[in-house]
Amino acid sequence: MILDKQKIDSLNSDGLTLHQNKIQVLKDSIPNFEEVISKLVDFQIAIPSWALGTGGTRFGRFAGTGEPRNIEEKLEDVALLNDLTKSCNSISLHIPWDIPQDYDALRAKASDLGLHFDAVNSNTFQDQKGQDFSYKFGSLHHVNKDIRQKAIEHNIEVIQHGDKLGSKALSLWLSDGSDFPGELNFRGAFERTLESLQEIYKALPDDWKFYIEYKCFEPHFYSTTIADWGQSYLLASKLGPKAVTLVDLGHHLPGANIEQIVSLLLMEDKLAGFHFNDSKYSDDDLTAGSINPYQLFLIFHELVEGLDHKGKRHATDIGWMIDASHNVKDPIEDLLQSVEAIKLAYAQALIIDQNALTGAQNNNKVALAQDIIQDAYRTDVRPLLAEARLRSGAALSPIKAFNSLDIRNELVKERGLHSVATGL
Ligand code: AOS
Ligand code: ZN
Ligand code: ZN
Ligand code: ZN
Repeated sequence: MILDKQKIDSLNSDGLTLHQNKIQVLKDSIPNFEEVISKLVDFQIAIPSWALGTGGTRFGRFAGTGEPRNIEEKLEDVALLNDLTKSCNSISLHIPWDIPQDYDALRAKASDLGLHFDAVNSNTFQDQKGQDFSYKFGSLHHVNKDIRQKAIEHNIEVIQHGDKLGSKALSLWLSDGSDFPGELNFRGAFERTLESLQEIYKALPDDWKFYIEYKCFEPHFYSTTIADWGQSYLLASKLGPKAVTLVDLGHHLPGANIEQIVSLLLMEDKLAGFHFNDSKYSDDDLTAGSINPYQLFLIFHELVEGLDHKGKRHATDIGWMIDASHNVKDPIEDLLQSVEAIKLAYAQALIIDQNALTGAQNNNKVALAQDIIQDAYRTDVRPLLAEARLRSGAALSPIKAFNSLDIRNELVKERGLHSVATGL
């Protein structure tokens, strides 16, 4: 399904007067208004291929309707999201859930749709059909060299898939860990993991990055071999400059100060980027900003301050990805909400009066410092996002447009009621 630009324009003209009233107030009060808008226009978030179908829990999955049946249809869904928002012009593929057949055709289709391929994800957390060995006791950290070798080769294959599609990063989430005290020698597991990662690192093209995700627990419940940012950072440091630490917001112990982690990784040039999502308990993979939008804002505050301090570009020097999955929402509506929440947090961070904040910090004006950042957080910046969308030809209100254009039913007509996304 290709979105009719005229239909978006006509929906936009219905909402225009109200929008213009709202934006005027912000124009008058934000000194760097134009700069904020152009940064919002530039800011793009990669969509994970696995979030385009309904996810599930370990207890079951309640299928949605009209889900994409193959990579091509996943690209089409990302194009829909991008036409509605002009904020997500890339897809992050997952191997082997997405196995490209004809690379040239796929690249051409993506570029026709105005999309490109973001980081590619490997998978050694499941056994695949017909596999004659098992990752039950781990992959890159496995005590058996042959199994480690299989996991290394898989990651190298993923790099090759990505290279043919124009990706520039391998994203690795290692599920290896242990469930019971005594099961695993931690030092041995770390050393074997490092050795395996070194083999993969050697296969990276010169202009690639190697994103190393960490997670405190799950699927294993006693230890995870890359459990926290310190362990990921240690591996990334030993590997070399292409290796960097990926922060998935849901992968921390409760109460962790994620914004401080982000600030220090950025300081060390070791921040790969993000898997954005939200959670109440642990790795809930809920819609970004649905539970704790203030935390998301505080993270963006550190990002904006840290990237500016380093003279880095916000839009391109960090990997911005969503990692979400659940049972109950329409995946497209859900992703629209995540994109909106991420950009709201970014916009709020962009309007912080940084000079005033530095002044307050240097004079230990604690209440003033809090007021400065909360002033930004409590500003309704939704019209800024709408303005950025309007200027880039997207929808003023993406979710409203999704519903008024009856997009899901159109997809059901094309794909059927019971279509299932590959890999899920
Ligand atoms: C798993 O918990 C990690 O968040 C992964 O990044 C991601 O969910 C997975 O690679 C998708 O399969
Ligand atoms: Zn993740
Ligand atoms: Zn997560
Ligand atoms: Zn996760």
